[in-house]
Amino acid sequence: MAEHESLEFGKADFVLLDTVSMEEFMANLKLRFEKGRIYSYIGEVVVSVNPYRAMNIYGRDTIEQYKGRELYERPPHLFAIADAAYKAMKRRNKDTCIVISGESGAGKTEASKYIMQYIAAITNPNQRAEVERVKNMLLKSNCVLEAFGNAKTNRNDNSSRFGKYMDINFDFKGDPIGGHINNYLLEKVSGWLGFHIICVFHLQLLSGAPDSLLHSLHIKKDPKAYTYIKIGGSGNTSHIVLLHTAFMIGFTGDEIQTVYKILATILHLSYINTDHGPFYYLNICLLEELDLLSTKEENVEKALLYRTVATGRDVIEKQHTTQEASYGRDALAKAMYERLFCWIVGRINDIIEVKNYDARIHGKNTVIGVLDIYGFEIFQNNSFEQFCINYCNEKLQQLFIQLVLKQEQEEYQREGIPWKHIDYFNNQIIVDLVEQQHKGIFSILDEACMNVGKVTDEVFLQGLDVKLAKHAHFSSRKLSPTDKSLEFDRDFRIRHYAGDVAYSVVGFIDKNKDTLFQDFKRLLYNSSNPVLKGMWPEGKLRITEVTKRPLTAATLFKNSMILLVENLASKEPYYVRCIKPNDVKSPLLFEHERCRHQVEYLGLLENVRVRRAGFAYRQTYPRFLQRYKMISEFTWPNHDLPSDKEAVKKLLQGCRFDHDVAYGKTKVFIRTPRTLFSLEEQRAEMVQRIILFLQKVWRGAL
Ligand code: AOV
Ligand code: MG
Repeated sequence: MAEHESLEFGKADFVLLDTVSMEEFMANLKLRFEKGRIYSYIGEVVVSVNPYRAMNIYGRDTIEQYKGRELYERPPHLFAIADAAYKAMKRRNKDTCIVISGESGAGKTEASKYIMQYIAAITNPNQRAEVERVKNMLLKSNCVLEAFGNAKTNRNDNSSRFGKYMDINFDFKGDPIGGHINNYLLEKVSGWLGFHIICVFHLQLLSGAPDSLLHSLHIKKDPKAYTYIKIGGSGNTSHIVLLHTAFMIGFTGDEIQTVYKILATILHLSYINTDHGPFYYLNICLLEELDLLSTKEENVEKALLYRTVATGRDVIEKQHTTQEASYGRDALAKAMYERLFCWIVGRINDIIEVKNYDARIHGKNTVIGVLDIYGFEIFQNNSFEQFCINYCNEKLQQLFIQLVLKQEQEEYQREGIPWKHIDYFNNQIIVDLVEQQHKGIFSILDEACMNVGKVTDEVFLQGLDVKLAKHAHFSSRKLSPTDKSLEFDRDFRIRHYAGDVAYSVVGFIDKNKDTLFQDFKRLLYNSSNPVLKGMWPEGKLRITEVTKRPLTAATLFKNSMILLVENLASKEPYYVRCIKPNDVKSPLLFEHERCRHQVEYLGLLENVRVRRAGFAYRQTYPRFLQRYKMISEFTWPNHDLPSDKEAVKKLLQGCRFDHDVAYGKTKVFIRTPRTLFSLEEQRAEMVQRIILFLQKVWRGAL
């Protein structure tokens, strides 16, 4: 319960509300937002409201105020939760993770950056050079990833189009010694070339780059030439300077050159005109430009115009139709970008991984994971990517429910603590709707993709209609013809925990199969540029050797989400729940209904209820005694009571903490952190006294 804050700012912890109701919750949230208090707590969960303005609360002085303090000693802040995760990791030797959730534009990525900054600032008090180097790399790697993985969308000018989970490894001193990044689904929808790097790269090339560089990359000065970038992202040319220095964390000159060449190629691909039919759209000049990839010219032309197919024992070359050719061209550009991104993540991981063999094998090596993923989103037109993103958010909500609401209540019941069950909406039903074997949407999609012959998005939709007709969270035009929210025949709708979303099935099949003509893979594998070649290992296979069907995008995504959730669940979690106050990026506007909706679907009210009824700390009786027995004459050095439970009771009664605790079957439960804090203080005092006493005895004995 945060102190040092006057009540004029409202209640710092929602647990302290007089009554728990939506009205009170909202009134408090609004008051705090208007007073510039963007952070609040629900126990140990941070609730954050995007301020949409620069706040003077992240400086060195603020960091000092939070360093090593307990959560409830200072006003709510991200730094406090970062410190709590850090302390748990250091003191109790636990792997921890910080899960940041909230919808698109709510402030997740900003929060993750402040958390990283905080951890970097409070570690390495001895200024060890190696640790400083690691910290610098961890922070800079972020800059590279953001340039390549973020883009401007309707909802957020700097929207993460990939999910990022970053582990930071610490040595026994609690200093960072390395890290690892997992990335999840890089978006490839049309308009994807709004990625900052593409825009920045292009701008930079057109405005600032020396002619020699332009020349070497064969870039034209006419921006209209490049159709992919007309959608436009944000960013300015100063970014590329930052990026260039960020690359210096360990990318070689050749690697950086290759990155630029790939970006230039992607721009060029957008310049290929397919309007005049397959024969005309390649001009000689372009072919020359495409030698950026260090492949032989005629091969590029061939890969764009023909497809090699194996019919029985024969291998023939089949010419693309115009449509196929332009599909192939787009698929190539997108795949190159995706491979590039994954390669960058891989290289960063090589660079930041824990290098010191001793530390890795023998030393105590604990981690703090930080998850910053794309938030729940609803666009005008929602496709496969939104479907995956929103499924991911369902999974994270389910984890929150499991850890914060469900397990908590189950434990009280198990321990026989009097408990009135608190109702909450369990979204497991929606998670199942998407991921269940055979019956779930992903399975139905995969099945449709397996069909030989006529595989269309409509076939997929028919499959959904048949198999999910009765599902309470699914509907489509066919199933509910009068539903106004389903504008098109090819839409289906999911009732997500965070709201209804209508998805268009158009493109689901293609995106799920994610096919790239083999010819492109072979083309790039055969590049004489080793960096590029390395990105396309499967190009090694000859046409007759390609037999296995690759896993679909949906299956890959589902598997990666299941692993992610398992990983998070194995760590001690800390939560940041971000709220977006309005849709117009205004620092002043608190749109009541919009915020209420988020509070509702994030389950924050239930969170308060469980927390209020619940206990901040719990420990088994023997372990509790082990730690605190020295503070009571009844238990030190050993007790003669019939059980450890009785001994703990006696101890706590003696300290007059009895009112704040409950005794379960195997564990003692303490309601407020303050009680635990006093126990810790008393223990520290006693330990000191015992040491002095022993020293005296020792000296006397000498
Ligand atoms: P997101 O990560 O949650 O969206 P961001 O962290 O990118 O959202 O935040 C969006 C914008 O809100 C930022 O670019 C800032 O302008 C502003 N903002 C957020 N937090 C703060 C803060 N603490 N102080 C000042 N401004 C802030 V997405 O990646 O789209 O799901 O997918
Ligand atoms: Mg983000």
